[in-house]
Amino acid sequence: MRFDVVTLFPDFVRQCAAVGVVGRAQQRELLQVETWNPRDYATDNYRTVDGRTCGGGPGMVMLIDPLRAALKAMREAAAEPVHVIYLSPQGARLTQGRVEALAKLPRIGLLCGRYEGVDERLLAHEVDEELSIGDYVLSGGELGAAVIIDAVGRLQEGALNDAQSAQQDSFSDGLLDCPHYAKPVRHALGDVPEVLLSGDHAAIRRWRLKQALGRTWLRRPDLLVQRALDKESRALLEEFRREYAQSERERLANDAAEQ
Ligand code: 4HQ
Repeated sequence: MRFDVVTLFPDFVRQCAAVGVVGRAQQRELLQVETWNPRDYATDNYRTVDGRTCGGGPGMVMLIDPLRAALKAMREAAAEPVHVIYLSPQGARLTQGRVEALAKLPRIGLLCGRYEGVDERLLAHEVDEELSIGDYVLSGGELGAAVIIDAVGRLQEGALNDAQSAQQDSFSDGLLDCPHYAKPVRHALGDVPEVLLSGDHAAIRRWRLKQALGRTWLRRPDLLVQRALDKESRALLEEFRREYAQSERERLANDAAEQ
């Protein structure tokens, strides 16, 4: 798959996509990241890409024409149609579900705004989808583009090795991830849970699922509301809750005893 990023900061986006799993996917030619700088498509002597907002007030807006020319060049360099995404807080929140759907597309264009954003008329004519990476304000769309390249890029066939398998990820089944441990088994900071050393793969799978369910219930109950649990998961979560309630009672009793 190929990403085409329209940005005033091409080096920044390229560097974000050059490291780790996604960087390796590019080296293996599973993934291509190209950049298009609207400044290269400005036509005046100053290579102007922004203008004052109509209606007054502070801040600048990215001009239609340099962006349109950059997008035109980008589309003309593509054999397939390009699905163009604009990054902004006004977009739909990016989810793993959306990431998985995007991973199936052959080409994605990522339009990065700076300043107050992009002239609305360009968005209406050139953009297929508006996405937000979260409810906070960034100084530009580049980090959002890098997030999409990373989350989508790592799902390309061959990008992850078995140990990193996307199947086991947090969110791949709509739950938070279970805790992870490595050696040493005994440590001043605590011991590795016994079941993980048992070699009983069925028991380990159940423990991990139970922890994933329990943490999701504790930290992100909203994720459980959206998701129907099967019989095993309901039973494991019930166990987790019982044990959690018991440990809370013990903790409170201890705290009271120490007072
Ligand atoms: N911005 N998710 C404003 C974001 C953002 C977000 C990008 C700031 C666009 C004009 N992008 N510019 N949140 O805050 O994607």
